[in-house]
Amino acid sequence: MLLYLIVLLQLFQLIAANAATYTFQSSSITVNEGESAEICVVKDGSHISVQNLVYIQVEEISAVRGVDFIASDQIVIDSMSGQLTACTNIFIPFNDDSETDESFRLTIITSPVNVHAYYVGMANVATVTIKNVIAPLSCKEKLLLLTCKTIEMTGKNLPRPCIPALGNP
Ligand SMILES: [Ca+2]
Repeated sequence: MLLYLIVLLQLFQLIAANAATYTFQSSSITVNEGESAEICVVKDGSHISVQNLVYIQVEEISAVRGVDFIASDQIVIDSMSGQLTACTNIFIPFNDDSETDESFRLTIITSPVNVHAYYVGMANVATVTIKNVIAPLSCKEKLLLLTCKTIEMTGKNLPRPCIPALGNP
């Protein structure tokens, strides 16, 4: 019985020693609205020939899921055999709101289907920061702004369409 246990323990060690360790390529990712955030995990060099599905937990900080970023609460990266890095994209929709930077957090977690599949390294947390993008003015908007600015300089009362264009109360 004891022998069995010893053999079993050694077997576990062997399995554990053969598992790859994953970390994030970058702990801080910055992305503009309307673009995609590239999320990359890195496998330790001695396990380049190992393939795993790496699980990442996605949590809101100030950015709102489904509005500021498009991702479920758990995403999976296929870390192919023979490759050191594996990446996926999270889409960041553009919106017309003028806002401050928003962020969400990524954490590499152990596989929920097989906890022995891989190790989670020290650098297993990354923050994605979303930069607000100001929409460029269309030709019509530029023309309206120019007209309104001209009227404003003459000191005349501004016509109604000029009020939102100039951003005055
Ligand atoms: Ca915005």
